[in-house]
Amino acid sequence: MLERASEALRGAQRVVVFTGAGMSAESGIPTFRDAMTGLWARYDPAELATPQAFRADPELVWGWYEWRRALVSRAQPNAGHVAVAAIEAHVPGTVVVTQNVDDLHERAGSSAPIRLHGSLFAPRCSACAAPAPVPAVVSTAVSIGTLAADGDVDPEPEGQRLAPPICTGCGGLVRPGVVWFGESLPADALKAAVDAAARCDLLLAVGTSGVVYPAAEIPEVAARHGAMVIQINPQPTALDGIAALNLRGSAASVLPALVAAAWPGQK
Ligand code: BV8
Ligand code: ZN
Repeated sequence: MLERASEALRGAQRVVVFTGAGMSAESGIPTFRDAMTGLWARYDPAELATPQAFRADPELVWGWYEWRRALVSRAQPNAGHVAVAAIEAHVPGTVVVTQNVDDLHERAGSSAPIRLHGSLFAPRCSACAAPAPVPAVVSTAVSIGTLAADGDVDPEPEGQRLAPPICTGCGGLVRPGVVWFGESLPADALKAAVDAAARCDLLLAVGTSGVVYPAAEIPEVAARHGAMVIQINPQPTALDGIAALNLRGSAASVLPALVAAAWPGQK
């Protein structure tokens, strides 16, 4: 299986690497389907990642994104991210399309991933859309941690309710620069991703459950235009049916093995 995959990679002229939360799992970043710890164990991410949730409780939602941003800032890119940058070095016609909002692809050397769902590092005003500065540190506010069984507040709160910054231009609330459920994807990013998928001869789908649209259409576009789709995921997913090969394994183990087999003896 790895042999066939590495042959396809070695022979590819235009590669799309399409990544989801599983790409960052081995960097210690919880995926959407992991039961999250601390404050967030009580909330469904799809409930928090919505404009309605931010309108209803801006401090809870801003606090969740600042907790995630702090987690990402403390994390390191894993061997999978580094292998993706190696693929870009070997195949100049490679395009990285990510659903993730962390900056681990860039920190591993991927120059310009197409970001379908925005970034934790691009806050903007929820009223006038003016870009806002990324807060230097996660300020401390009343922390509401997780109530321990005996009713004491957990000394190590994992999530804090934080008041979002105020836009200096119009006084509106600053929001995370991510695409929430029910919001449209950035049209230019989506178009660039669809064009790259339509043109590629190989698409690697890594660490995504393939259930969120329209992002989940990207592998289908590639397959429809005759590209070979290879999936890297320890679990079966909605993409199994369109993948020519399903490599059952983790991003940080399979991607480096794939690169080593495709270009033996090279970095
Ligand atoms: C839109 C940014 C409409 C935010 C994200 C009903 C009501 C409202 C909307 C809808 C609805 N029905 C359908 C919709 C559309 C909706 C949707 O698809 N919903 C799904 C749930 C059914 N989509 C939207 O709302 C989109 N917008 O449609 O707008 C519209 C149309 C016209 C005009 C105006 C509006 C916007 C969707 C974007 C939401 N934002 N992220 C944030 O991060 O907080 S989505 C978020 O979840 C991720 O970005 C990702 O895209 C998605 C799924 O996550 P995955 O990346 O796949 O991760 P997941 O946890 O699911 O799976 C991890 C995988 O990794 C697993 O398979 C696991 O096995 C694997 N794994 C684990 N460890 C490893 C590993 N793999 C490799 N190695 C490992 N070590
Ligand atoms: Zn503003």
